[in-house]
Amino acid sequence: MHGFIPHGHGTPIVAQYDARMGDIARSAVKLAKGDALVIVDVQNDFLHGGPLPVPRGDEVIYILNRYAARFAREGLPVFATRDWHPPNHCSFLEQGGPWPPHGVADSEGAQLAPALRLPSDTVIVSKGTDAGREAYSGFASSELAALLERKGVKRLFIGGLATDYCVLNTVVDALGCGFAVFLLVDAIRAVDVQPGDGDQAVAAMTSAGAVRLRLEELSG
Ligand code: VGL
Ligand code: ZN
Repeated sequence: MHGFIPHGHGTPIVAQYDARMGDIARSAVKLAKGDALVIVDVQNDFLHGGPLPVPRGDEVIYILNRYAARFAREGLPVFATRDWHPPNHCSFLEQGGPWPPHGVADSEGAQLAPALRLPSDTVIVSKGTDAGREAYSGFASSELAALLERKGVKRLFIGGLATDYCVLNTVVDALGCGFAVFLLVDAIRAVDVQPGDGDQAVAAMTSAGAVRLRLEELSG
């Protein structure tokens, strides 16, 4: 009997087919005017060999390079945030904060990763510049929202480091400012101080309204 699929054993063909249909539906994201890429804190200090290395953090670089190339090709703006702390920042252990010193303004460690290939007109946004104030979110520097609005940006594509701190806070603030947010799930990595922190952060971002996206789901 041709075309007969037995129930109860063998491969659940119908379920597989449905899963593929879902992937096809999600692949319809096409870059357009009003879109911007926001790369969060891909700085030497958060990479392999730095004082606050994000596990597998270096892996985001090559994929962010591919996103950045796509945005540049479409003539769409690219933003890169960076921790730019004074040497006595309140988040540092010596000041009673949770972190070893990192992202100290003008230091080598605070530079964006040299392997990150950004368009020459990438807008760099520094944050955490006040000694007494933590600033995980790129929107803690109020200039980011103003710059985005000035360029007519409506949808943000956000990736970088770290999923459970600066990416989380940047995404939540972006949604709060009224931007649509695609979370670049292939271009984020977590600190995971507690195992599962990164997964929890992704769940929090999606329940706040962010839509998960992978590079292969961009069309065109
Ligand atoms: C970050 C910890 C401290 C981050 C910044 O970029 O996620 N994490 N400062
Ligand atoms: Zn910091």
